[in-house]
Amino acid sequence: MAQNISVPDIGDFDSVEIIEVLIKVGDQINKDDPIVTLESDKSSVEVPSPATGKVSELNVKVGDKVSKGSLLAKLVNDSNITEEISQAPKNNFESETKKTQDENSVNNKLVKNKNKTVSQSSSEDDIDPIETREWIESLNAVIENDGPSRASYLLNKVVSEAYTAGLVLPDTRTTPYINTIPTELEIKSPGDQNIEKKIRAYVRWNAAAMVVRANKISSELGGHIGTFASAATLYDVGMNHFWRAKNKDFGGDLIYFQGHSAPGMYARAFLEGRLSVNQLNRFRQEVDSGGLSSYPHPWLMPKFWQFPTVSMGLGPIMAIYQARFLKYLINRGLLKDEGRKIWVFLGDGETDEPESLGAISLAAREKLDNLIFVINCNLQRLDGPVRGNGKIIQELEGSFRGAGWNVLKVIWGSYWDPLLKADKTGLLMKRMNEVVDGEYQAMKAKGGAYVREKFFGKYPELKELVSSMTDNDIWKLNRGGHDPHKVYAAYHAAVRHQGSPTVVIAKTVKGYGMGKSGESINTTHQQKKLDEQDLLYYRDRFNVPLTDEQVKNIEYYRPAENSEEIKYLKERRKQLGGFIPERSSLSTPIKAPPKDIFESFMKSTGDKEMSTTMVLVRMLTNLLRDKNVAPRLVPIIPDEARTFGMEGFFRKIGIYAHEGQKYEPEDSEQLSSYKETKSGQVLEEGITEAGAMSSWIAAATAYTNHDIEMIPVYVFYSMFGFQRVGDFAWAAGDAQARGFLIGATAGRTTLAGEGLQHQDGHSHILASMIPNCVSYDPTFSYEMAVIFREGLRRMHEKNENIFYYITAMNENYSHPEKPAGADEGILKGMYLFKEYKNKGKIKIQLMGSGTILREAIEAAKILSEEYGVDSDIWSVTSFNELRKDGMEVERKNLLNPSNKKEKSYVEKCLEKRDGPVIAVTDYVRSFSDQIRPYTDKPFYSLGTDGFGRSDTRKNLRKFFEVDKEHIVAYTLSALAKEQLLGSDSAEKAFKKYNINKRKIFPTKL
Ligand SMILES: Cc1ncc(C[n+]2csc(CCOP(=O)(O)OP(=O)(O)O)c2C)c(N)n1
Ligand SMILES: [Mg+2]
Repeated sequence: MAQNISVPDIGDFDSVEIIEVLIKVGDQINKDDPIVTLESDKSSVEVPSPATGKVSELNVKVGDKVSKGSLLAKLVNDSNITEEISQAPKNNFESETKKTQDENSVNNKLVKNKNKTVSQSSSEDDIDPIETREWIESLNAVIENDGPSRASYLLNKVVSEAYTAGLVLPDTRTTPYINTIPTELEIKSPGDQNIEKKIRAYVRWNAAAMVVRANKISSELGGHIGTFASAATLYDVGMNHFWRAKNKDFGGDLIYFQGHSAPGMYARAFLEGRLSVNQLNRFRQEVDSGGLSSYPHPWLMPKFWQFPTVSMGLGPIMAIYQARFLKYLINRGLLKDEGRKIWVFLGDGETDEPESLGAISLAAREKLDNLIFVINCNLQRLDGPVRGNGKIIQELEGSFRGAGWNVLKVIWGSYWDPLLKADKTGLLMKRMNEVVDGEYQAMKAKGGAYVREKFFGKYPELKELVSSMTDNDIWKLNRGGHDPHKVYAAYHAAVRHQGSPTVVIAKTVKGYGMGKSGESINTTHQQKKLDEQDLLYYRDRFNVPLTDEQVKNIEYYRPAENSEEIKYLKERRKQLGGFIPERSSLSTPIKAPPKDIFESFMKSTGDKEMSTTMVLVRMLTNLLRDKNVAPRLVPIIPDEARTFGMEGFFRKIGIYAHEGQKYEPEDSEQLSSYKETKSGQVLEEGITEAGAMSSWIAAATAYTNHDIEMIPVYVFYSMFGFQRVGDFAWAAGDAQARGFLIGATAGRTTLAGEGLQHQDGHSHILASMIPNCVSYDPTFSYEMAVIFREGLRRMHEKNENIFYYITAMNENYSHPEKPAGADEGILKGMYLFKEYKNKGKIKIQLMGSGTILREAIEAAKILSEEYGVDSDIWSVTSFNELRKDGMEVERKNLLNPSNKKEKSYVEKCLEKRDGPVIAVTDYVRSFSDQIRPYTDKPFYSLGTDGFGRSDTRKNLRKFFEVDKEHIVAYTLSALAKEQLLGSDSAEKAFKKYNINKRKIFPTKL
């Protein structure tokens, strides 16, 4: 039976053009195969087939204009089942709404009743309603007889009791200042505590020794001892028992190490035999290869570090999106679910960074039970206490519980257990609750007698509780984060928890074991030099088997290969699949798509006007038809798909949603309906550039973290790109990200009405600062296509560790055909777009990029026709790439004064051409000024320095003096300066174009 394929609801558009017909008569097509591509003035969208069948009739051709209901084709199919694009069940939806309202009003009544007296509701999960009633009656009696405040007191007491017994009550923000897991429920570590203690001692020693040795070489080198000293147990328990490495059978857990604890990881790798004494001796001395990075930097240690974390706050948020991306890969069927975990270590001070906690609600919403945060609460940051007057652990607990995380507090070590048990008055817990962090810190700096006096001394009962303990015993009362038993129990619970992410909040002592030189004192963070006495103390504190002489020489300690410690340590890692951290990639390259995917972009668009943003979206649509590329594309958008005309992707490839879609979207009838699905491909991030960038980084490094090459394309307002998330972009460079960043609506005057905070005239400058970022500012569709194709080839087929920043504009104009042989120049950064050879007396080299190239092209025409000035017009696709080439060639020439001078690409392009250079862009002048040194021609640049403002494009270009009139007038003036022309032409042009010479320079306006 035959079925009509008609244009479905395409939103607000009427009479839109068909730009592609993707079927022909006789084709056998499947449901959802694209039939035609429609394009409005701002977006393009494919129309999918509503059914499977054979095309019997084709009723449209390219160029036709269609509206909703227009017949596109006919299909014959075998079955009678015809599937229409879904109709929104408006009536159903309304009745649903009504039902919900009714339910709500019932609930309201219940609430009102509840307010009168305490309700005696019974429910299915109430196994003993009589007992329930008794409890409620008791409560009512207290309210009646003793008043509400007494009732609240009793309830709080009951709740505290419940927590002490290990009950987890979901709706309270904080719990008492004790461990979440009660002693009776702690799972015991199967490890040999004796050996593990020794291993930990050696790691501690070697980490400190490495830093101290480096600072003997030069105090310039720096380093940190205190951070790792506080976190050693937190890492050690993970290394010995929990963290599974990547190997041929398993994808591996991913660990984000806290930046300043890097020495500890080197020290362990040394015991494992992975790093040598020579390497440890080269801590922070990386200039000659073989040194060790100060912090985790994959760029500098590409076989070791996986995640750059030292810029505080980036690690936690990148890890959250990493965990989310891992679920995305699994839900899209690209990766097996192996129960891999992402562990993230961060400092308590670090949690002040907005990025650290900024995405914790997303982690809970996405049910990221593959994510475990470990916050090392040593109560100190760099200058002093994190919360001297408060309690960072409680504050964090409140934030994480409020966001929906599973919170495991590890506050007190085992030595406290008997005291807590013996305390029948509840005063110990009360005291624990009331002491603020500033005091807790001071207590660990000042010794046992001080603790007895200040902590226990407040209440006679507590003083009595510790009366039989010596000061030394009191001093030994340890904190949870230094107790391997407590840490093991927490990790054990964390890895088994399901349905939400877990945070382990561990209390530790900054500079643990450093004694007077740096334990729990405000200056601990920067302590990097230990004198002889300090070192001897440190050795004794941890029983490191070194002689005094060896300590004085700051020798490392590594027991013999066949010692029980080394055997144990290696065996543990063998059991857990290998060493950590370690960076590798087993991904296979993606074959670059055939040229024909890009072919249509190389042709002229004729009269048809479109923006480069539309070009890009069309190109992505085409790429989704390539079987190799399509599944690997990860379009990422922070709530701007409609701005960029990308809403067609919603329905076509779906928006990733781990729970699918639980509602009928309002626009379900439309072609670009908001379709959320578990296997969705688009990452629609909402309004979070930091989050979107973190997703991009996760996808851009999937080749190493998940052994699968992905092609992330993150499209954003260029103004909210590098300047908003520049530090992430830098981290992406360090992490060797591969993917596309698209700065859309770029250029100071191209995005007209949005004003100062939206108009970007400098993102390319920021991009140019990242060594492995390759950036372009294309004007025409073929430039965009050549650049994008090469990006795919270099990054994803040839696996170069670079990433692309490409600006795209929202100004519609027609695009010419690609000039023959332009490819090489497009990629190198400039090519000759057009030559004017009229009268030929005076010549200029006119350069432009982005949409402003079009003003230059117009200016060239005026100059030629009205002033007899000829131009060579250069389309400069990348001043940044030209600069890189220029710098490198210049350096080579300086290094080889006796050799023949090599020429930069700019020089090669310009050497046989005459006249001064006039360079004009929609960016600050320093963008084009970058290539000044590489030509001996006079060089004049025009640009958009200053704050943007809202107005029309025309007025803005006039304001910033980059419109064709200013280009003409300034060019004539430059020619006068160069004595190639009299000044009267310029003066005439200034008059003709009403250019106000008294107007203040735009940077001052
Ligand atoms: C974005 C950023 N700002 C500042 C610093 C400098 N800095 C390094 S460590 C540190 C203090 C860290 O305190 P905390 O997070 O509590 O870690 P701890 O060493 O106490 O474990 C600071 C401010 C940084 N590395 N990154
Ligand atoms: Mg700290």
